[in-house]
Amino acid sequence: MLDAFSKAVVAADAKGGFVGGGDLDALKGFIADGNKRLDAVNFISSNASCIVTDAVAGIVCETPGLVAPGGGVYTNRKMAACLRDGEIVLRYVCYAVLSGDSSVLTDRCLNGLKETYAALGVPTGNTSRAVGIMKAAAVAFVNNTASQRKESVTSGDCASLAAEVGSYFDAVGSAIS
Ligand SMILES: CCC1=C(C)/C(=C/C2=NC(=C\c3[nH]c(/C=C4\NC(=O)[C@H](C)[C@H]4CC)c(C)c3CCC(=O)O)/C(CCC(=O)O)=C2C)NC1=O
Repeated sequence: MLDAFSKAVVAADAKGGFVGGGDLDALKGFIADGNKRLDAVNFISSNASCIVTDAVAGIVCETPGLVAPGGGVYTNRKMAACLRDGEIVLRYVCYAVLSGDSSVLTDRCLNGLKETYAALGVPTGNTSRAVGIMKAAAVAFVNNTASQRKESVTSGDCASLAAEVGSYFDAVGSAIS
């Protein structure tokens, strides 16, 4: 598991070079935007259950067959597993946002998930859709545009952070499809 700093060290070591120039500029940016990053993690994690349940409710509305006999979340056990998976994904995305690096998400959450889902018959199209809804919600929290849940925070440009957050959700979608 890496973070923005250890990633720079590993990359420099692989090339046998110093950490300098552009690498240090990137890390300066990481530090300068640190408070934005911490606020983003806080806004997402403090709204986690809202984000997850909204996404799962969304896929059930769009695909009512999911709750019919034989459907992906038919029975309380499967619904609970689905909600838990949404929470797991969101938690690992938050770890990635905090560390500024996706390796924790890739190594500890996504590694082998596609195969697990295939073995259990978890529908990955619906799962990707739920992840897409969580992405939209999380990005809205980062940009502080979640209409019902505005945070009082110093306003600033969070576009690149929002794009980074979005990219972690995209990585989840690609890993399982
Ligand atoms: C390391 C992190 C980690 C991940 C990522 C993880 C995922 C994970 N999800 C599972 C099951 C599951 N996942 C789902 C999820 C869904 N079904 C749907 O139709 C929806 C589309 C979707 C929710 C969005 C369901 C229903 C099951 C149970 C499947 C079954 O047992 O039939 C299982 C099988 C074991 C279990 O049921 O607990 C694992 C390992 N476990 C972990 O420890």
